[in-house]
Amino acid sequence: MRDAPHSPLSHLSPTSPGFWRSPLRGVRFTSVLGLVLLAGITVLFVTGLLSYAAYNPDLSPVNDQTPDKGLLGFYLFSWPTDPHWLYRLTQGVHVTLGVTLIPVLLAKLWSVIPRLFALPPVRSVAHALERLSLLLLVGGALFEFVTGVLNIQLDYIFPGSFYTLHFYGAWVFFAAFAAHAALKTPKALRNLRRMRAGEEDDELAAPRPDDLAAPRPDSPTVLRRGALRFIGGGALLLFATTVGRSFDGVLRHTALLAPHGGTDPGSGPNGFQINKTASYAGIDPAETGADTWRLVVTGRAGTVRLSRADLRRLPQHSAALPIACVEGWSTSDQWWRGVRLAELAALVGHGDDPPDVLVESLQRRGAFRHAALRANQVADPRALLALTVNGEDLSMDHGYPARVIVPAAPGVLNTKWVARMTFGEL
Ligand code: HEM
Ligand SMILES: Nc1nc2c(c(=O)[nH]1)N[C@H]1C(S)=C(S)[C@@H](COP(=O)(O)O)O[C@H]1N2
Ligand SMILES: [Mo]
Repeated sequence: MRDAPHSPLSHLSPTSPGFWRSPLRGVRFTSVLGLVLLAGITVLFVTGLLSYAAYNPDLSPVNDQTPDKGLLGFYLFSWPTDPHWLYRLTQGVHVTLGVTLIPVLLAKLWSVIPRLFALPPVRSVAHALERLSLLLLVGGALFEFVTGVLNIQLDYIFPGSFYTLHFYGAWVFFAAFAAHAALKTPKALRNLRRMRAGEEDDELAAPRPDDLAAPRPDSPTVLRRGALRFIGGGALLLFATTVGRSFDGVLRHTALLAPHGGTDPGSGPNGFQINKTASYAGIDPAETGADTWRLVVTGRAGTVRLSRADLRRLPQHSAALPIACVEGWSTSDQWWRGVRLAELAALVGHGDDPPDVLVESLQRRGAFRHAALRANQVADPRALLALTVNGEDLSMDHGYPARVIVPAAPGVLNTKWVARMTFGEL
């Protein structure tokens, strides 16, 4: 029955169903992959939106300049400070799960390729809309995965614009995804129920139309179950080589896909992951000396200038908190010690009810040289202007002479090499 390898039929164009020969394709194969993505991408969308909320985008343009976030940011809320590992968890899940799902996404797209070429391209208005939503769905998914991966693998490939693109892309994608899921979930569930009912073998089951199956399949070289195991194995491999980014010690060495292996943090109290080094950020050590560096704190009662020795004379408090980067990596809790942000607010006339604060670094260029913190973050007794970590002065790379550390906040808000803090009037 089957055509010889070089018969004219094997040169059909991709728009013809006969062109696609893999016997793996079929509704059930696509359904399994689709349901995994439905669950996984829903988690990606929710954790992504949480990540956006976490850096206080509605507080000040220094945190976020996304135009029209008013509309898309309708859901924003003040990010809590409890539990202190909150962002470590949500963003670790976002990035680790995103990387893990890559093989599933690719396999799912592969499984429906014949459909993308189907002719006629448009049969009716309804069909045109369905195809448009599919275009947004496929394009949107690829776009989100590509921009997501680029952001963690290559620093600032789209300077300043990556997360805006990823944020808009998420909404475009999710609109199409929601429509697609609503249309297809009943069918996918029906297919899986059939599968569980024991109709394991296509040949034995009563014939029913499977519009994803190849009409003239090649002879199989792997079983469908084998293919699913292969895809799952790929996903597991990616997971195993990524998840270590959220831990330290031996586990971090398993994170072979970790992009930030470049800077060896060394050992000792300051020996934990460094994002941008002092020299990368252009920090001049001369500006951090005991005679040169002053912290300028401003509030409604005026301005005070504090040397590092002045800061050390203020009440010192400790907090065990992680660094959790938007790129998904994090450290375990480090033991920070310094002055409470609320205490600094009190010094400049906000003793009763600390307001928002704008924190600015010695750093002159770069997206993270300043950040705005919300009142609830300033008020938390564990939110510190840290002077030491793990019992030793901060290293230059971790933000000497002083850095912010806030419970549950994304790394971007933990400004290093702090020079100025302005309370209120954001
Ligand atoms: C359909 C899949 C995805 C959706 C709907 C989604 C959605 C989002 C959203 C809404 C944000 C917050 C806004 C922003 O910061 O841009 C975000 C942040 C982020 N996502 Fe995704 N994402 C998806 C897939 C991925 C993947 C596959 C990766 C990486 C493997 C990834 C990595 C990131 C990173 C690193 C951030 C932080 C960006 C930053 O704030 O600088 N995302 N995601
Ligand atoms: N001034 C300044 N502060 C900064 C940054 C920066 O580039 N410049 N990077 C931020 C980011 S993105 C993270 S994840 C943390 C990393 O802190 P660490 O290098 O001490 O681990 O610092 C934050 N503070
Ligand atoms: Mo970060």
